[in-house]
Amino acid sequence: MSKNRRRTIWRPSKPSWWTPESAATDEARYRSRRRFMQSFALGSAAIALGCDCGPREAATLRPAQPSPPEVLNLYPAQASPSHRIDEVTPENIAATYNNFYEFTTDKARVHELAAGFRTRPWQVEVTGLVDTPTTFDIDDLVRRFPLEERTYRFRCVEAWAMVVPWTGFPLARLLEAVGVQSGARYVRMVTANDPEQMPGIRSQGWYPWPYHEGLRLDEAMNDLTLLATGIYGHELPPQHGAPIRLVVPWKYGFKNIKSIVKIELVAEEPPTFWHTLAASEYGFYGNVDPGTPHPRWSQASERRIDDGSRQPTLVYNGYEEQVASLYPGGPSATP
Ligand SMILES: Nc1nc2c(c(=O)[nH]1)N[C@H]1C(S)=C(S)[C@@H](COP(=O)(O)O)O[C@H]1N2
Ligand SMILES: [Mo]
Repeated sequence: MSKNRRRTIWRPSKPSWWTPESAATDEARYRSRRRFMQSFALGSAAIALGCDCGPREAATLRPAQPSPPEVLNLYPAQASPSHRIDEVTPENIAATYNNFYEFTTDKARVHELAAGFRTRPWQVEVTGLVDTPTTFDIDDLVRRFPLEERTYRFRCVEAWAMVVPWTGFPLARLLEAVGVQSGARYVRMVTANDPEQMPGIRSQGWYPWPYHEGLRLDEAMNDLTLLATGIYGHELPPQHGAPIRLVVPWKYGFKNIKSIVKIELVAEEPPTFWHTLAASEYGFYGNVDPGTPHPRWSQASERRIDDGSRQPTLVYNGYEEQVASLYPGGPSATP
């Protein structure tokens, strides 16, 4: 535990309001362990190993609102044979260890605080440098673009990792449908901003809400880039970013923006939430790179959240073949 405590006082130059992601991590793990110990008297071995693999309270695994039957019938979608991985993280582990700061920085509690989040009706505005600016209702979107299931590795910059089956469609299909204009070079995405439903927005007013992220257009058009509406063969539950979130598996988790309400094609590199907060820690690109340490987390290895095992980090999180050509200077060079 002393190692964790040391991490929480890292970077004293930050303003007093600053909560490093690592402190939130530690707090979340501390709380989940404490609860666990209270109910199950956890042995000390698991704590020493930093293992989050013990039994957990059951998470809400479905969105709060019922969806129309024709939407529910789209799940489970056909699994894509080219995106199969065997060692999938158990659903309840992934669903109780989340980053979604709009609700709380405590990973173990996001699922509780987000459980009632209203995800219907929901609209996604696609706008900016496109031929046909369009506002899609979520139910029309999932019926219009064929859903498929893809199992991807997922890697947070805090050095934890998991393997999850997403359901969704390539972002490229949506961009093709609205027609990308020649001046567009980046895609900007924005999360819902509803302080009434999102207690983390109310209690952490200093963050630059709404959460916003971006991709270069060629990254957005890459076949790996998904808009996910489902996970584990059913619709996304709120804690995973219902009803629609981005999945870019070769990038750190913070690029994978949740609960998207707006997608805008723009000419210039857009500011992003974490880059605005700490430019030296979170680049615009955020490509997984074992060779470039983050100031607070060596990226050389990663910890799987299911069994606590450590494994070496893979360049581009294992997707080098699909994306290396996008980055002539390597994963961490600024183009
Ligand atoms: N809107 C929004 N999107 C977000 C975040 C967030 O706090 N708010 N956290 C990011 C980070 S840091 C990670 S690691 C992933 C976590 O996704 P998961 O909870 O589905 O595993 O969501 C990303 N998307
Ligand atoms: Mo993350």
